[in-house]
Amino acid sequence: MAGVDYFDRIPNNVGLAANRRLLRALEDWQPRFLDWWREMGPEGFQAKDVYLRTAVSVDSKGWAHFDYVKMPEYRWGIFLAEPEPGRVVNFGAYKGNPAWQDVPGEYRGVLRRLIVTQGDTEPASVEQQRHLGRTCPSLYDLRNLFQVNVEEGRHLWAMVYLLHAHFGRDGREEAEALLQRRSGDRDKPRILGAFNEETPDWLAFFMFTYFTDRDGKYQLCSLAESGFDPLSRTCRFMLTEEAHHMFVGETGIGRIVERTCQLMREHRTEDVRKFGAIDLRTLQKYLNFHYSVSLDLFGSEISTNAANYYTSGLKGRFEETKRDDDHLLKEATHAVALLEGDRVVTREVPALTSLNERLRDDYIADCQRGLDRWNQVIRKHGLDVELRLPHRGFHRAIGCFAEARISPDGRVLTEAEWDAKRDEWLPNGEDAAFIASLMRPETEPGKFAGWIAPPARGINGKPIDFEYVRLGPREDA
Ligand code: BYC
Ligand code: FE
Ligand code: FE
Repeated sequence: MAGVDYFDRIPNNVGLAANRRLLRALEDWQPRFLDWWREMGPEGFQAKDVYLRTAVSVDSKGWAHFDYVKMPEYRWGIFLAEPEPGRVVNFGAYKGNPAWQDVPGEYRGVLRRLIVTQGDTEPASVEQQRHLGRTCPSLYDLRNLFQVNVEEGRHLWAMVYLLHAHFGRDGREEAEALLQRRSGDRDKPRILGAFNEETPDWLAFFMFTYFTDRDGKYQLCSLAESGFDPLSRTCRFMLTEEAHHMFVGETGIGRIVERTCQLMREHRTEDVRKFGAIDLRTLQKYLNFHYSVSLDLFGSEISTNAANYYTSGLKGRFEETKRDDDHLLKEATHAVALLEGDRVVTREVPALTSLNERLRDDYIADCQRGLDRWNQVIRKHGLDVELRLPHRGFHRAIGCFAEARISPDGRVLTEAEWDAKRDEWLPNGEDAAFIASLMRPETEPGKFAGWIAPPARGINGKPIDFEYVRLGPREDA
């Protein structure tokens, strides 16, 4: 195991200094990454000091080092979790074989595609969030946005490292293409649907970090089970960072709910818009949108791709090694909700081809836990309202439900029924305009926009009114 070369141009624990060719390839890519960051990363604030956490090593103490950093000087590094001695492939046709340290030749193409798909989401999210700094609800939130952004940048580095280290020339070309695609671009969009949507306001940002980053968690957990050991180790370390992104989402929505409930109680009305807050109906609509778009990220209910990833030992289930079964799944079945004519039915289907759905099940259960906590806040205020996850078929663009219109409570609708209700279920132009009208920057330390409550505590033991971003005398470019 190589030590941490933190003071190299590219901090790493993969012994880059000893691999001149790889080092040179990555040092070649680095300035182009920085060009991309300057062009597509957070707009404004690049010259400001931000109180950021930087990974300086992978052990429990070293990976959370806090200091003021200018974002372009953030030390994006390559960190893999420590190897597990004697690790084997834990599922599929190669179960029990030693885990692969190199790419198995016959799976080169598939594995590259999985890594590229994962890698593509990371810069995409930075692009989606690039305008948010201008309308931050507080310095605390501004800092959290930038923390998420630099870490998604590091996740791109994590995948680019694998491409450069293990996929030769194809890998270098893919690493280049990752900097060329653009979220929402008509000609060269990002690969997956949700990453071409806009994140125009902070409500969307908190929903995105709650629901879409959570897809990241589940995909990374499945890839962390991979028999291709470098991928597994990379994902395991990425997951430590992912936890913060979901924290930002969960507490962000929780603080909005708190503020909304305070005003509902104070003024005895559900319509808190006139007091400059976000009404629960609008919150529910945004939730419906981001949840459904994130459900699409798991792919089709029935997928031979997913079966092949599993059988070849490349992508496992969530917590694969904790499950007590044969890890081959040749005979097993799984209950899957499917569309049959104008009805939603549950069918037992082969477990192997329904692995996407199984991961979606795990994800849905996890999403519900956050809603339970937000609903507790509502109840604590003595209010009789509840946020709900819509039916998994609602507003889907991938999988069998994409062919139908499904209501939030799971009924198959006619086009006319859908059209009549759409605006009650999903944000419309008026909702977006209202939310946009709330997006006024609040940059005085310790102050918060009127639509969101302060957090329970600051970052890294600092007070809530700490100067998390030093804005200095005036805005710069
Ligand atoms: N949009 O067999 P199927 C994160 C395509 S998020 C567009 O069901 P499969 C993060 C599919 O590619 C985690 N296309 O799909 C979060 C296939 O195309 P072909 C990202 C889609 O392959 C926040 C076809 O439809 N990581 O890290 O089983 C901030 C048939 O589909 C979509 C990964 O995704 C879609 N939503 O599953 C920052 C992990 N869904 O073959 C970061 C790697 C499906 O017809 N990726 N298609 O051309 C995978 O494991 C798989 O690619 C998927 C799709 C699970 C995404
Ligand atoms: Fe990420
Ligand atoms: Fe993330």
